[in-house]
Amino acid sequence: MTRHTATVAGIVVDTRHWIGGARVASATTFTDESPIDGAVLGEIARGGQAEADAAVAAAQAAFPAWAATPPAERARLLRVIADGVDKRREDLALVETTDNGALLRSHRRGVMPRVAHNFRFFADRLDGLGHEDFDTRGHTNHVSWDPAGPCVLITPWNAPLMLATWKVAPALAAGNTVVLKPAEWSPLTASLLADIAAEAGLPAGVLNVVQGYGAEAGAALVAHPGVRRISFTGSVPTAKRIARAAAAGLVPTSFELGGKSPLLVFADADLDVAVDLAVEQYDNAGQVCLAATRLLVESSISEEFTRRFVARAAALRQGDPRDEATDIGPNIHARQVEKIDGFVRRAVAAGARTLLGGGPNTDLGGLYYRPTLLTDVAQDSEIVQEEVFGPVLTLQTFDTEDEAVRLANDTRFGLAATLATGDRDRAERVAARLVAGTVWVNCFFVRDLRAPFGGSRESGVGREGGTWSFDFYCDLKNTVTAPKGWIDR
Ligand code: TXE
Repeated sequence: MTRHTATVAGIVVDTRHWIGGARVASATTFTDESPIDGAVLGEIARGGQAEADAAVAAAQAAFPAWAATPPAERARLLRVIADGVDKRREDLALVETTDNGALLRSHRRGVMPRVAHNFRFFADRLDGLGHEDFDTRGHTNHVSWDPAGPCVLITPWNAPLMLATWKVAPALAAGNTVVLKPAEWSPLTASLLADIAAEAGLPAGVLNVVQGYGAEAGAALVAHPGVRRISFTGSVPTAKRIARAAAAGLVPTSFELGGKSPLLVFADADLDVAVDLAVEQYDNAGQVCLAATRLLVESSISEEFTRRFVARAAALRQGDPRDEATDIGPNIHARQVEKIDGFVRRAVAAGARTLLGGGPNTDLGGLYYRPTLLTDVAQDSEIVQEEVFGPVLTLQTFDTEDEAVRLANDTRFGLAATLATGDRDRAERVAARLVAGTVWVNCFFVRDLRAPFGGSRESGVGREGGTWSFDFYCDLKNTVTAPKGWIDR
């Protein structure tokens, strides 16, 4: 049998599945490579129907005891997991960066602390989750949030552990058991999470990790009749496939999908702030669902804005994401780079003008796409309407607030929108008219776990975060009790 391990800078990751509290190998594996330099990191268990069945069975078996575990004890265990994440922060950061290419400095200082926070936040929220009681003609209504059962959580590669734990933490906190299927391009930190949960003393079968391809392990999991919730972050076509599978069993789903979010820059904006906000959109080499990839700039300032933006963006340092001085790392995979380049080439063939970048950074090998800005793009063109998921922004201009709002809303997505304006009334007016799950005004990516998160239209279905996560991962129950009728004993 093939060896199931991966190694990152001396850190050895057991890449077997984690099912029912035991490591489980598969007959076959797939190879995991680093986007930094294409180095082979190891061989990962390739799960399918059998592993999906075993993992859901383990989650079903563990469910009654975990659901009956007092919330305070569930919260305690989640906090121990958070401590375990903190203790292994350096390893997690290095493994994640090597596996998915995002910057080590942000994994170290931003992402991994937030991973730990995901567990602490939902542990803390359990105290407040409770119970709402009210009276109906002397009858008591008692509302409770009951755990739903085994949850399948399917996650993408752009922020692997962050997005996994943002689902795992509330699902477990609420008393559900979980089967996590990480993306095949970034499988390693999910395996480390299984180690951390085991060390924390999480009972066997409460958290299971199945590795493998979406069409094999993922498809088997979402079609499994024992599953009570499916939460997915990824692409629209895959969400539609999962929705069809979930419909067969009437399983509630939560989808956080792509976007084509706008950044609206009004002439009354602080231009330094606006340029900063625009440059930030190249974070994670553009592989961020929330990225404002359409710059919509008021005509009267577009020349000045473009000049300053191009100067700033051209100075970004592209290179090895493990280097603290690097601003932009590689894209996840050669296939993704080809896809990004295809979008750019077709846009240019259709008349777009390249103001910056426009191809892979060949000095660094094929996986590093240059930060790119395109203009002279038609509103109905592919480059304006489709998610590129790379460091590619478009620039369009507008003359009136109405036109800005019309352009901003004119896609099939509705995940986020960002406004740069110095006028408070305008900010309120425009925010109210935008179709988006999140609107940022003169800021970007400020995220509070208490807030609802998700998208409208094809950017998603449902909201998670705060109590909304618990609403999704629980079956709400109302118990109505008559005013009298008790038998005194
Ligand atoms: O996504 P997929 P891909 C967008 C982005 C990107 C594009 C394609 O535009 O270029 O999607 O990326 C699992 N049943 N986003 O192909 O296929 C898969 O194994 C069950 C935006 O990587 O959606 C992985 O774990 N699961 C996004 C997860 O789904 C299946 C983040 C995501 O893969 C499955 C990622 C199936 N039939 C991509 N097929 C965001 N919202 O941030 C695949 N999977």
